[in-house]
Amino acid sequence: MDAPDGVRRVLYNIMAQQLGIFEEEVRTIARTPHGGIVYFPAVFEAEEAASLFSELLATIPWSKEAMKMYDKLVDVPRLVAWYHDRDRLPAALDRICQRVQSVLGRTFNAVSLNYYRDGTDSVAWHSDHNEELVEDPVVALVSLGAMRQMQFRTKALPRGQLRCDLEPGSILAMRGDVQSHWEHQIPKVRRPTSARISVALRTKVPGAKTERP
Ligand SMILES: O=C(O)CCC(=O)C(=O)O
Repeated sequence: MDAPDGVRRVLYNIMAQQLGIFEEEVRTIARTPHGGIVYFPAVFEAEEAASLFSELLATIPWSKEAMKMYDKLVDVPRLVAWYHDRDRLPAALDRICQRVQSVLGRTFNAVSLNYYRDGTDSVAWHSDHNEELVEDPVVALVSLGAMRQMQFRTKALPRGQLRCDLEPGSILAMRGDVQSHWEHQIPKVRRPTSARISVALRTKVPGAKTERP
């Protein structure tokens, strides 16, 4: 993550060959003063991504959540799950975590999952909370199932906007101070859209208290 683009691409392609990943272009989506957003396509090859999707769908204890909006409780428009102890990760999640660690050269100890049942499920504009994460954190998002678009907007006005199609088998990595400068969302889509699962990997400091990302 810290190497210049050219070096990183070469290293990624060597790693990709070793891991049997198809050679695809690693793309820097945005740079920030102390970090950036990088997209790694096809880290998991199509068949493997499809089988990980089916396994997670069938084995993860998905929860429905509600959130307070003004004075009302409303359903969170997706299903969710969390893991905070690496030792207890189900096999499919452990495989995903190992692969992401080897591609990004980071160690993760907190995993959260989102299950978007169809195009009406979404996540609204937000930035992640960095307080419980290690210094210079990486938040890695693995996409499985249907392709959905992630949109980014700057916190600073006038807002800059970017978008990235998150293909199955890809990793989107947000490093360093990205959360201080950018918000992101997965908007609802009108066209018929099948299910998508995202796996978010983070590195929390020892003793981090909250259960949620
Ligand atoms: O589903 C995704 O890829 C995005 C999830 C997300 O924004 C989050 O977990 O904070």
